[in-house]
Amino acid sequence: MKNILIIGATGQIGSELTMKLRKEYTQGDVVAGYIKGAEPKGELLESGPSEEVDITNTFQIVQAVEKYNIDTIYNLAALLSAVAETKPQLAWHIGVGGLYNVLEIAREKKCAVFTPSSIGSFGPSTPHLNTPQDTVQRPTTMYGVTKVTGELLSDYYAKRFGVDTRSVRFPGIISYVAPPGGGTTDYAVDIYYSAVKGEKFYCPIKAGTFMDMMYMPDALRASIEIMEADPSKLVHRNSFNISAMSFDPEMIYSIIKKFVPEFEMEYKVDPLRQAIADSWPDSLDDSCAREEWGWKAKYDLDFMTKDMLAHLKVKLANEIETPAI
Ligand code: AKB
Repeated sequence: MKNILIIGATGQIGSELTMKLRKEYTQGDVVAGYIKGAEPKGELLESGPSEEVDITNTFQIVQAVEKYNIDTIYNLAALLSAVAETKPQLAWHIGVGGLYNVLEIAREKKCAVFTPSSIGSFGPSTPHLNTPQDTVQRPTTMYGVTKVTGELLSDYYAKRFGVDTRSVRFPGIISYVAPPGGGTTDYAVDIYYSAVKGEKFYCPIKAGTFMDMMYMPDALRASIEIMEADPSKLVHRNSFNISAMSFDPEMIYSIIKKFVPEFEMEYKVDPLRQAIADSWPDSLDDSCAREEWGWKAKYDLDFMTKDMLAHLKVKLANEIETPAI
């Protein structure tokens, strides 16, 4: 039995991960931690307990951990890369200050902690093709700085205090459920919405800019499998490269066009996002995750595109039939 607290449970990954954890761990409590203004709704609210847990508020974290006898914390609170660049102080406060709060509480209460890192933890001096697990990490964004700091801090707590910290470096995550907000890879979600709505897509990232991406079902599975992995087999902890597919805007556009032939795309490059994308790897080598805990992605670009388009058609048609009041 596990009692799990998800901090950031109403965000892009959190809302889906909370539901999946509730389906998989039916014996214990899976608590949706949210911040004011981002309260859980619908199925997320009704399917289990929720608590206001702001990662910058240690009192709220301790209260939730004690109330539900939490043994595992999924720390998903973060500002994504492009937003973090416009609010670097807040990004540090949440990404590093928040993580420190979580790790200190985990040390005292003996909780395991999952904190995702990102392809954003790499920078321009990192080898960009098939980026190795252990390599140069000198990011030039505040998002990346918080992610590298988070990896180091989490490894420190594991080594120094025996806190069971684990992590994966997420690529851009693509999903038809909750929209992302403020990421550099978000174009790869927005493009599907435009295609299904019959709108022209204005791409903020240049042709030829390759980034690693992953479909949400694989990302959710990775988050659970790493926490279930046999610790004696883990050489690394914070954080594992995981990979599923790497593409540029031309590749995703042409695959969508196979299914939506009238779909049009034009480039309207956003200099901030482009600079961030240019500093990130084109593709990651995830062989350590494969060897140490059996990681393997299931979705490639083709398989994901079929699934995204099918689900988005239903979702957007339902939204037209039942407009939000
Ligand atoms: C972002 O684009 O900021 C995120 C990420 C790759 O970490 N999706």
